[in-house]
Amino acid sequence: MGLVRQVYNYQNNSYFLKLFRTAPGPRRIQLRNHPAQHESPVPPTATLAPESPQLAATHPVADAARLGLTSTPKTLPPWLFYDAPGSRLFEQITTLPEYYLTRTERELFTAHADEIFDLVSSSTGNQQLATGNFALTIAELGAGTASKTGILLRALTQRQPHVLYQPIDISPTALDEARAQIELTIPSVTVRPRTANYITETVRIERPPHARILALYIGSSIGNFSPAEARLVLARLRSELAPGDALLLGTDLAPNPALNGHSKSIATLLAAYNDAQGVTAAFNRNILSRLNRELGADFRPDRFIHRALWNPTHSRIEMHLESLSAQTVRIPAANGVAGALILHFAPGETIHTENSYKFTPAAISTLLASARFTTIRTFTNPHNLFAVTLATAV
Ligand code: AVI
Repeated sequence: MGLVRQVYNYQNNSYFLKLFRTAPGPRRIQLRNHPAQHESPVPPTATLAPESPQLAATHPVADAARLGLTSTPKTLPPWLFYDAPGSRLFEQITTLPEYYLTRTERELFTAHADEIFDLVSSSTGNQQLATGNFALTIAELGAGTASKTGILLRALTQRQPHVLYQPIDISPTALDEARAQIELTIPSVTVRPRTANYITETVRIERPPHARILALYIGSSIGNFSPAEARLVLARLRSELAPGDALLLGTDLAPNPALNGHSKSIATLLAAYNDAQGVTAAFNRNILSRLNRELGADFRPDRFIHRALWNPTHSRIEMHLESLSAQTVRIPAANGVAGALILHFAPGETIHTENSYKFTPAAISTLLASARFTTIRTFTNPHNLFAVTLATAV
């Protein structure tokens, strides 16, 4: 006897069907379609309390926790970081002295905004198009509060009387904030926000008559996807664009010892994910507090250490939470009506919470080409900390 339940896999955004046994008594469960983030086999350490033979209600956070924490090794998807306290902690991270990413990208926008729009105009032929109000419209994936975008919008308003800005984000509150801030400070910009999950769905971008689109995907957000997922996100965006539309992509750069002092060190990179004030550690641990708040779990976040490590094989920073001791955690609401999820942690066992991929300029162009974009120019700072790449849709 068993029951079939539809389970959502947040790592690859797909549903799959799983047969659950309904025999009474504690048992081990195995979930399929969950890509492991590590290769080393670890004995399964999750059991479920007896379940009632009913369909469990599905809930995104519960599904993600169950799926990730019953995997071997244990994982949690990084989108779980961004509840209200996590989003506040991330905002704090972006202002830390060690977190060079946000600061450097802002500097690159300030230094190169005019050149970027010159290149966009010449590559899209926009100077001949500008008969209507909106010669170029800007659409931004994962805009959040759009704190850096004002630099680009301001520069564009010097070239055309009105700018239509279309921020796209899953968070309506972040979009409200973006709209209020931009409409207040740059009155010639019309903000038309769209609440949508650009990761799981193709989001329509509005194209005013005769206008070209400049899509922004900045902040190194692309780095939190696996290479295959990153391709998919860009290909989905590309399907909304026409040849001649443009994309501005922000990516963090990989350390490159061959650049003889003109590249960041691995120590600089590690410090960005392991800051002295412990904000990144709090951000990482908040994922456990969120499961406590939303699923009634009894994680003790202080019993987990924040670990950030550089994985040169995959060119990525990995964030983990390492159990300080042998411990058991109960998550009452991780399994719908089917009973609490009981997790066992060995001392030193980790939950893998995030990958943050770092690129070479060549890898950026290869990724863009795989989604039918051609690189026009990559802007970097003298120390090659971060890159902003302008590409056109082909
Ligand atoms: C959102 N994302 C680009 C950040 C990054 O650097 O990968 C998330 C982050 N994780 C730890 N610190 C910041």
